[in-house]
Amino acid sequence: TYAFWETQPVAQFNDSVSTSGSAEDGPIDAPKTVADVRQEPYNLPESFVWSTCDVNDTKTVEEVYQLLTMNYVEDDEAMFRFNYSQEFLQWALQPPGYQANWVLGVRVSSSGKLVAFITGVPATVRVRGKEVSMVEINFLCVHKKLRAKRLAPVLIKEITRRVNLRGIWQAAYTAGVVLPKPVATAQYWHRSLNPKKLISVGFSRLAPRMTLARTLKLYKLPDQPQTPGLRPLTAQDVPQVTQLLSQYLSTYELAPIFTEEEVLHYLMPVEGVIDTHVVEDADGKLTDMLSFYTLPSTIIGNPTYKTLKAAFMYYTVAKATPLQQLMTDALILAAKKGHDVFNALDIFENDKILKDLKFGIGDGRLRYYLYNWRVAQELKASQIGLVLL
Ligand code: YNC
Ligand code: MG
Repeated sequence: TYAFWETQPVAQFNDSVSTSGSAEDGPIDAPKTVADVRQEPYNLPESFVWSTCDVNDTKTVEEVYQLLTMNYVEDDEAMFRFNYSQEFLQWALQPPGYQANWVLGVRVSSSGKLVAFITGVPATVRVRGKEVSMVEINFLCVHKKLRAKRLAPVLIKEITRRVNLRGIWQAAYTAGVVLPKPVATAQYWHRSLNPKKLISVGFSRLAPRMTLARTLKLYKLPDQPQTPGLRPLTAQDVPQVTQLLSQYLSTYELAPIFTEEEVLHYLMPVEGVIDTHVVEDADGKLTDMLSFYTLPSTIIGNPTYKTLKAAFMYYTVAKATPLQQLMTDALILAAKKGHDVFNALDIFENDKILKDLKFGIGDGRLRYYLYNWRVAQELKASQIGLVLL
């Protein structure tokens, strides 16, 4: 049972289309107005206070970075923990239309120490043909010493209240855990770029009957990308790329709708954060694009290596170039930048190419969720066109 989630406007495991009488997609809660929203923040346990976190402030972003670096998402065996950089957090949390008070922290009143966090950013998302104004919720984190004290539900209720005050009633989020009730389940796949290090830190194992030398040869990539006309995205490309991407994303059942401003924000290269390349043909037309973001993980308790450098597939559109070739170039670019591994979900059309590109299936599943939005039918991973950071 889910003591908290059963009280929330989310699809429940026992929901059945036949008994609920509402086979239609749409909101779960009765419609509300901003005037109906509670004005006072939710109460925290005594000795804690709410704190809006300004990630442009060097001291604050350092505090957020430290909280997440020590307490955010780990794999099941607690070998690796996500290590989002400060630059990444500044990028991810300040897209067009961002609201300062949706970057929400909890501090210890006496010391000021930051001990919990949750964030929202605005987004327009199309779900099974309906365009919905939403927030994307991310970076929910409670300090390890304060776990299992029901602080997470308070954070979720407070961010919901702050979002509702801006007239937004829906949210999208992803998590590794199973909650009521996934709209889709995706699987992570991993492509070794630096097999020697990956084996040494226990991220991967030498396959049976394989030597290290043969493994290195198996994963070896060309030094340079292979597609003619491939180059980094520039600001001038944004109108064309917005078109290219929008047209592509319109073929998915769950996908963002990006404005040009959002494309500029989310796709313009930022060193060590986001890399986007486009393919320009002889007529100066952009035919394809690829992108990946940089999210290292701390290798917990390894004496030799401190961090695992991972690239994560972001938005890629293969129109004139075969997807497999475009993704190979993404692997090459990521390897050139010093990444150890390239991660991708089996969303988009990825299931067609991951095996051929020598990705191996991971043990991490990622569930997609919607808040206050019912879908009459669960989606397959291949119907998902949304990447949350
Ligand atoms: C989770 N990941 O089931 P029940 S993903 C949502 N997302 O509730 P307590 C979660 N809910 O079962 P702890 C969750 N994990 O009683 C647990 N829960 O109904 C639920 N980990 O709370 C859980 N970050 O405070 C239970 O648990 C209740 O102290 C228990 O805190 C949980 O960012 C957590 O994995 C995750 O830092 C903060 O374990 C903590 O364990 C932690 O007693 C490591 O909580 C880091 C980690 C999660 C990454 C993410 C997406 C979050 C989505 C939140 C939901 C948003 C809803 C939409 C709001 C806006 C609506 C509008 C409009
Ligand atoms: Mg807690």
